[in-house]
Amino acid sequence: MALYGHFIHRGKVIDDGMMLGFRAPASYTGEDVVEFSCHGSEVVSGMLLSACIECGAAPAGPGEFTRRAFLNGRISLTQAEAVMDLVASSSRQAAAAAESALEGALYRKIQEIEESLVTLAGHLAACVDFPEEDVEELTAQEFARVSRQARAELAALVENYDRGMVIKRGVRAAIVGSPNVGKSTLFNVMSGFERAIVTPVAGTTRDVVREQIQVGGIQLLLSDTAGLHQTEDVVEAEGIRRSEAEMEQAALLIAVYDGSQPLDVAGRALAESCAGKPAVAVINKSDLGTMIDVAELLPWFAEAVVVSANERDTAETIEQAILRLLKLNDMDTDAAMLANQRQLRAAEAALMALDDADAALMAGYTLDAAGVCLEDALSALKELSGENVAEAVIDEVFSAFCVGK
Ligand SMILES: Nc1nc2c(ncn2[C@@H]2O[C@H](COP(=O)(O)OP(=O)(O)O)[C@@H](O)[C@H]2O)c(=O)[nH]1
Ligand SMILES: [Mg+2]
Repeated sequence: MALYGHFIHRGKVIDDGMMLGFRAPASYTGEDVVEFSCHGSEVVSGMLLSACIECGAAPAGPGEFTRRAFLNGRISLTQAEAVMDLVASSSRQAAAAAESALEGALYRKIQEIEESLVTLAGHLAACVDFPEEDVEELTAQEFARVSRQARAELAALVENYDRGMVIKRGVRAAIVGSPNVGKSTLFNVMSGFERAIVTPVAGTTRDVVREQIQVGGIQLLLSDTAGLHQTEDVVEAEGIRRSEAEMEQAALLIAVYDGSQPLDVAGRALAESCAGKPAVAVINKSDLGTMIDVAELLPWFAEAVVVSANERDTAETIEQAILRLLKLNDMDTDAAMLANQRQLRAAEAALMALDDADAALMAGYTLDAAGVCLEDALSALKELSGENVAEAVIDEVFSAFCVGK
């Protein structure tokens, strides 16, 4: 119901505006709710707020609305966490993943696993507690079959956590390489504007230059660094020290080569320092000829591309290589995903308890012993979904919210 009228307090008109009324349980929190809409100046909204507080209202704490929605059973804890992620999302994919969690993708997945385990625990209890009744015998094989299925689902969630975090938080990527290979030029091409200084003089870039860009709906925190080489110049040496620190911290390396020159000692050393890390080799300056073959670098890099900085599709070529490397080109943001450390820990605890159950069965213990592990797994899952979670954990979850969300 929406009403138009005047806000009057102590006989004085504050403003005119709208009131929206929501009758329980059909509101966000599940309680009776009214929303006032007034004209947007801070003075007017401040007066209206003061009037409400004088009449007995209390200001909402961080996440209070969502917390009430959770406590009233409107949403699960994983959905509440998704609300926060959606508000904080910094890329299209992050927003899509949060939206899907809000729609309950993770919650449903956890429910599914939980239900299969509850059925199993029920069957087990019936066999143990009422052996004289006509209950179908639960075999170790059947127990193992159900618990393996649940383990596989949980293991997939845990394995995908890192990729989910990439979507949520973005990736720190550093452009590295020898002087003058075109690092700053490519940095500018990827940023879409002339952010870093480009000159034919080696040693132009000294400080680390950063820019946030979006690649395939993912946020990339891209940095351009000073060229790596031996130098007597103290300022440049400091720049190189910073480049190396940046390389350490980056989750993704973009190693640039001047492809018009053969692979030299410095280039080989760079390749070796990239080995085993997520790194893309970019062989630049193809307009001046190609003396470095992709195959030469593939022993060290999972992805290598040949480009010329001035060509139209260069940014696209590098971005596609990055998405392939991070395995994000086939990422399904609608799938259930764990969204934070709390959820990850609970999923891992459930997984471990099921592993224990399996180990107990393998070691020839009774189904009873495996049943104890099963209960542990169930309680970890209930913690994940928030069905059975300590007050302190709830406090922690909502303390990270903004006020009034
Ligand atoms: N021909 C050609 N020149 C390039 C290309 N990329 C960069 N350069 C030039 O190489 C020089 C060094 O580039 P810069 O981006 O400053 O290299 P950095 O030291 O690695 O950051 C500049 O004169 C650029 O214009 C390319 O693809 N082709
Ligand atoms: Mg540079």
